[in-house]
Amino acid sequence: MTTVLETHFLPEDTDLKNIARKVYDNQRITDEEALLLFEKGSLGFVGSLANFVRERLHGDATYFNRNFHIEPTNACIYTCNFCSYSRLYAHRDEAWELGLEQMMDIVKKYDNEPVTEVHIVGGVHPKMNLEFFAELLRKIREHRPELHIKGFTAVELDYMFRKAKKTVAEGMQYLKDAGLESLPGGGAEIFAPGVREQICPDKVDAEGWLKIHETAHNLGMHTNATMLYGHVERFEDRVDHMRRLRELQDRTGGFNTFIPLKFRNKDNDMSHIPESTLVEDMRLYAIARIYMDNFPHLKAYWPMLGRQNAQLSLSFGVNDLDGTIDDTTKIYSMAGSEEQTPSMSTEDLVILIRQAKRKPVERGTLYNVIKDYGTEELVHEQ
Ligand code: V47
Ligand code: SF4
Repeated sequence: MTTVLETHFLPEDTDLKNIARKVYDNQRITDEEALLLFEKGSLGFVGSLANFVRERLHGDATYFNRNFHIEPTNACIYTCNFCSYSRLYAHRDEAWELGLEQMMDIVKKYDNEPVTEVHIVGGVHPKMNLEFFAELLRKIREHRPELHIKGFTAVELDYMFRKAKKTVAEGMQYLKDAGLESLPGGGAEIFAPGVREQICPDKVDAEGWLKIHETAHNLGMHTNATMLYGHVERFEDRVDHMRRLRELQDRTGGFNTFIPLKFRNKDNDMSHIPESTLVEDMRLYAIARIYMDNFPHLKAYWPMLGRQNAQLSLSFGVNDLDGTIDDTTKIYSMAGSEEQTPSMSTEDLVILIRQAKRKPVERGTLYNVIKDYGTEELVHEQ
């Protein structure tokens, strides 16, 4: 028995006790054990284990980056039932589609801002093709070469590549050559086919999503992975989803961060499904941190979770917050997120992290440290 074990409380339940021992001894937990944590693990129990893992990996460091979003269109050929964003058919009058110059105007708006990343994500528009987006990447690269371009979910890429009649490897190489550096984690939802059939029947399936990320990893690119939770999925489906990601990560090591996304129920075809509770949200973050032992980072996306809940998540395994200055994304405000105008100044974010007694660190997309805030005083801090 280790020193850590002796100094930590262990529960009565033998199964839970064994899981705690494994976590303290830095051993991987099994799928069955993850399921058991979902079924039996109290918030305090999973929370303290996850916090142990988080501090072993990162201490108090809590990362954030300065990025802005470009959303080329909210028109989408797909019909995901949880989506409040797509406007191709039902609300055609509210659809937008941006041209290359309009998107470059967004980029130029940030010319004098210390942003390090642009995140491009949107619906799947039938007319916006691989060549169009390659041109956008080239223009951004030319205009601001040091800006990291993270763009396009596997759903958008799958459509672009198929339409251009390119293999995944060819399409990915083409976009990489044009300036694409990493992929966001969207579109994963829940991999299990039974759930996918109910919530997003017509877009790329689990195998397609994983193949796109594996291909990117093999080309030396880094990517993120999400999981949309808190709707019709069972605990088994969550574990299955995380297992597939953990397995791919074992093979490639290309994932940076895992981002659980809480299902929000406003204005979509799944509005009758109640949203998950805060306790369930925090349990999920904690179990993800414990199970996904080969993912370096666990991220909370505060525009969707809400500022205070994101702050709380820093004690349940999360070491990374996304959504900083003037984050203009609409996908969550349209789905009923806590944050109707999701933008926060860097100073606000630093204060929020410090209030949770953590250490704010500004990072680049690939987790290079840009500024360690240490104990530097801020003008408006109380
Ligand atoms: O795949 C759509 C989700 C995702 C709803 O990689 C919803 O750094 C909740 O993936 N309730 C796209 N979620 C956004 C995304 C993302 C966001 C921030 C950072 C990163 C990253 C990736 O948004 C979709 C879907 O899972 N979503 N509708 C909804 N009603
Ligand atoms: Fe389209 Fe994405 Fe909405 Fe699905 S979640 S309908 S792929 S914009």
